[in-house]
Amino acid sequence: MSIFFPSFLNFLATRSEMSLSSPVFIEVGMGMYSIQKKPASYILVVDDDEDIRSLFKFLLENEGYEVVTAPSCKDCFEIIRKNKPGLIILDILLPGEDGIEILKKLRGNPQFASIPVILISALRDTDHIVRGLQAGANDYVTKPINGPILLARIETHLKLGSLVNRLKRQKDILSKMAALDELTGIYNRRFLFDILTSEIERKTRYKRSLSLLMMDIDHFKRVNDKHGHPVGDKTLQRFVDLVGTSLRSNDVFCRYGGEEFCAILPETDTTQAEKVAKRIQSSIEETSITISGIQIYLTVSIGVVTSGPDHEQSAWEIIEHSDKALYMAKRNGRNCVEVYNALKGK
Ligand code: GH3
Ligand code: MG
Ligand code: MG
Repeated sequence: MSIFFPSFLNFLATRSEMSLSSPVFIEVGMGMYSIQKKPASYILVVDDDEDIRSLFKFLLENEGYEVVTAPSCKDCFEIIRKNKPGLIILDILLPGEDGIEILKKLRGNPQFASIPVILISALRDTDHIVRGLQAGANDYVTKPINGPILLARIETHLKLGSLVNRLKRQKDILSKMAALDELTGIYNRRFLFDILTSEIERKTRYKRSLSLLMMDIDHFKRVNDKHGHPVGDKTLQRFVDLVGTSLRSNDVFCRYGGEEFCAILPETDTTQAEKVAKRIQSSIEETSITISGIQIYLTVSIGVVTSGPDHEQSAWEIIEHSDKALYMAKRNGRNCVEVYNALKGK
């Protein structure tokens, strides 16, 4: 079920820095290549001159880098697609295609746009250097190659590249965390509107039904009043676990606020949605929650709304209608399920 993101701590812990330690050289030639070992990350050298490729091989392997070489752009794209390099050293003058054109293609592809690229060329004129840098090269090195300077530049760009990757990962983590409810770990209200809006678009495009359940724990204030807020918090967490067992992997479970929760059920008509809601309602009623030896019995009221293949409700309208159905469930004595009736408007 997609209610939880993977543990963020695990996520962070399993991310390692770029590994470019054990030397591996893989020669590529005549449009054919074979990779004996697929390194976690490596330097790709693209140059049509075999001597230059051998020189780079010697120089970089001597420094402990893993190296893959390619004589042409055709080969280089096949290699990049199979295994993303940590850095590319790219000759400008290549048979068939200009190195700068390869660079532009890389920069235009989000998957490869952040790979550091060092352009290598015998062309020393300002125009070429400016063109290369403007096309997105991280650096431009002219032939004949000065080994120590090139190595220092490679090291700098690998460090920068690894920093950029780390920042991107942290940005991803932050945006995921911004979508989660701190107490329960399920999605929060802000995310609900975003995902509901895109699910509505999807169901309209594919002419499907979508249902939404709005749940409110009955008399929850009494749990806090009787056992205190910390027990109330744990009760909310257990409630979420219990409801989660009744949902499918593509249902989206959110905390709407306080002791109110919401589940988006894609591709689900009213009959199916009502069944799910009743299953949740009876599982909550039948399960006692034990927290620090205290037994707590909950019930929940649930409002169900369905947006059929030809319905055109907005996210706001769907939520408003589910709220009306929930209100009816409360009025009808709580611990029950009510379905929103579009014709009666309640
Ligand atoms: P009803 O059946 O009408 O829904 O009654 P209720 O008591 O559940 O509703 P009411 O709106 O009167 O009270 C909601 C309670 O939920 C009061 C509030 O303190 C509690 N609550 C909301 N958020 C949290 C939370 O994060 N932790 C805890 N422990 N309690 C919360
Ligand atoms: Mg409430
Ligand atoms: Mg309540």
